[in-house]
Amino acid sequence: MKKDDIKHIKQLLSEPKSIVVVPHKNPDGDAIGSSLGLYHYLKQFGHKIVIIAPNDYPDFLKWMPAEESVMIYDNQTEASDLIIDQADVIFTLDFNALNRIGNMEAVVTKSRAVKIMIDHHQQPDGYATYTYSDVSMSSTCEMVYNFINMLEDTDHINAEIATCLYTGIMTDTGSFRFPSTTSQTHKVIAALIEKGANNAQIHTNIYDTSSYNQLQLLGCALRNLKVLPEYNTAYITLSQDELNTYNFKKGDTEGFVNYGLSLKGIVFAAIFIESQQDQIIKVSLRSKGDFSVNEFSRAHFEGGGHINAAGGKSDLTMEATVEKFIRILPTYKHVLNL
Ligand SMILES: [Mn+2]
Repeated sequence: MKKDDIKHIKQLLSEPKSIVVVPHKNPDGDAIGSSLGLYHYLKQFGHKIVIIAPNDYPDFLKWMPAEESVMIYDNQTEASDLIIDQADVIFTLDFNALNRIGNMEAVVTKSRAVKIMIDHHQQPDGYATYTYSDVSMSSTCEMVYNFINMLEDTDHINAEIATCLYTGIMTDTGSFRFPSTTSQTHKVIAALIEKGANNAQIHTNIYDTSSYNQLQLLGCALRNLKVLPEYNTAYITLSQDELNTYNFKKGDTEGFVNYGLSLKGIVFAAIFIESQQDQIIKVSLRSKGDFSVNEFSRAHFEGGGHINAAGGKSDLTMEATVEKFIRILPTYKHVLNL
């Protein structure tokens, strides 16, 4: 972020403002963690500040401080529209194109508020007044820490902020194991622990929350796992019937796609999950090394994300989706066989 931008933002926030913080649709740990981290930071300066998430998110995120204050746009549309309409400043966190916020897209697009984007996804759109975009960053939470640091205000980082930011860095880095985890990431993590983040407790809150049904669903997913050794690729399918059998709830399949990548030699993993409600197959993609699932998803599954983690969707049946996936792979044989 440019020095001038920081100066302007400092000035902008020097008086109490009406601020809305918006994470992306289907918010994850980084989206909610960064939103709440920023919320606890800004709250100290007398701003009126509301987080509005496009839709609901999994229970394993519902313990972070002040989480209960997050408004859900799809459930509280009218009240949210009013707040967005009257906002002076809108922070958009952990996404970079307004089509990533579902039904909020129109009202946020229309708003004349100053928009500030903080995000680490590829190819940002140009909608924001101030854009802090860095695709080399581990997480938006690490960037919110940097943002506060650029405002020369790390003294204002309290235990609440530290807890929320730690959570998002942890979830977006697969607990500090993805290549995006730098020495700088660890320095930020160290600072957050010093500020009061309870790392062991946060790990427990996020990861040790499985239900019996969820583990049974994981068992089902692992039985469905298929390997295509000629492409160093593995994929999992889960049909709506299978989800129903194990009483699927939002978030239950979080992390399942990574099991494909845990196989020795596999560099590309996919999971295809049927959603009868949305009439689509949800696609989640992971890779190791230089194979860009962001580009793969943009080209074939109407999605995108990062080089090593991306999402997408298919309007075909499950069978046809998997067939399409397998049909595409030979095109990428050279990059998948490095
Ligand atoms: Mn993120």
